[in-house]
Amino acid sequence: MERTLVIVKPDGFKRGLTGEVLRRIEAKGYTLASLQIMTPDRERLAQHYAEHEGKPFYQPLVDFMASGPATFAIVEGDRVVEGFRSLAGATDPTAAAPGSIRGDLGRDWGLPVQQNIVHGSDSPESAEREIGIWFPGH
Ligand code: RTP
Ligand code: MG
Repeated sequence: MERTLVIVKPDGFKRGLTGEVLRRIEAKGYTLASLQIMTPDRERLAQHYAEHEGKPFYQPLVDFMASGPATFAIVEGDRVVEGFRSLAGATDPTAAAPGSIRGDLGRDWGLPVQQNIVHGSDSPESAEREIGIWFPGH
């Protein structure tokens, strides 16, 4: 069964949107396989976001992600990587389609694009790599 890593980022967690995000995942028919709430450490964030190292948004992104608790989920289902990215919507909440998590719930009053509520792995290979970082042994 395909898996993906979903993170309800610190902005979504602080706004109390974890339940709403998990509700949408379950309503779509995917399965929650593992859940944990924690403030992500910088060492693992550096591994997680290695592909973005050197980009102008890298440091603000890591700082934001390390700023408070987030919810980490392993989600399972057929084509769940593609399916969750569709549920999440475009990276920029202002541009994300209504009906998507970022399109419906993303704020656009001057917040940096880092604060876009959720993360979803971008390929099955990325998902397995990211699950290895945050859920060792899973
Ligand atoms: P994610 O990885 O969080 O699911 O989002 P994504 O694939 O849509 O976006 P990606 O390109 O992988 O970027 C990862 C996260 O970095 C922040 N970002 N900021 N121009 C910017 O300031 C910028 N671009 C990306 C966002 O938090 C994005 O989700
Ligand atoms: Mg990405």
